[in-house]
Amino acid sequence: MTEWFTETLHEGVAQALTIDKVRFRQRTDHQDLIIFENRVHGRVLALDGVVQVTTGDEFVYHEMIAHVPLLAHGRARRVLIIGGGDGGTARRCLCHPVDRVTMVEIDRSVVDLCCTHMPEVGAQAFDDPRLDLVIADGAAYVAETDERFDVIIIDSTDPIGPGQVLFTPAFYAACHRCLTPGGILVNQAGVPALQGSELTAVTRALRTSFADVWAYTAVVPTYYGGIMTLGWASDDPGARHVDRATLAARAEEAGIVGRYYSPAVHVASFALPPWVEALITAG
Ligand code: AG3
Repeated sequence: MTEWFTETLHEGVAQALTIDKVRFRQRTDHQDLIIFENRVHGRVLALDGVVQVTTGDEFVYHEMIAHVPLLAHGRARRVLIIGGGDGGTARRCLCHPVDRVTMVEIDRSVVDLCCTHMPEVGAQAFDDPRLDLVIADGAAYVAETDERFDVIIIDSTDPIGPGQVLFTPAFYAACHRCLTPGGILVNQAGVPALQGSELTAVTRALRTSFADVWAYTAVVPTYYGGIMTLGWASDDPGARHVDRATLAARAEEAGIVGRYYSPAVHVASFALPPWVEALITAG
């Protein structure tokens, strides 16, 4: 009998994956966690019934959430990641000439379990002396810290459950306070075909603190529903218009070679279909 994992994140549709082998299953203090093998997508981590990362397509999301803001910025030395317990985002940030990557993850067990069951996602990131891993509530961290960052990456769950606070105007204001001038914030803003009102809400909330708010796209097969949007916020409108040749020069200098990311994909990812653009300007 085949056991199925059924994700019911969205109303009216569901994504189902065969559970070919359970690697780990537990209810932690913060969330309900399962890691299993699927013949198509590799190892899958789901939190509260929602797919968070798979070894098969993690490169799409992680390359786009890290390389796009870092190469657009061009001289980021200090990066803050909120969430990102699997280490995939940290690993991509550490490919750049950064001094320090601070990662604030609320759930230590996510870090430990990913290191054990999907070590290739974070790879050497957790051993890198430039990584500062803080186990804490990300919202409390940005509200209190005296540190300043050039790029903030919010690698969170969807706006349900413990991640909810990471989608509020108060949280974005606190992030803005922690950014250096010309700093960039990016976040995961859902799949607009199924989470359109979330995208509108995220961009509206970001606009209360940032002069330039936009979104860029990536296609992550296991984030069911078509193109996904990553939210973009900065006070420097030029940051999302860096040209392909400049990006290519920066990528080459840093030795960044992506499987999904390329300077051409970077530039193209800011082109939004009109119906998506309407969602982000609706606020
Ligand atoms: N961060 C994005 C989770 C998105 C889940 N949404 C969905 N399945 N539609 C996950 C953490 C990866 N480092």
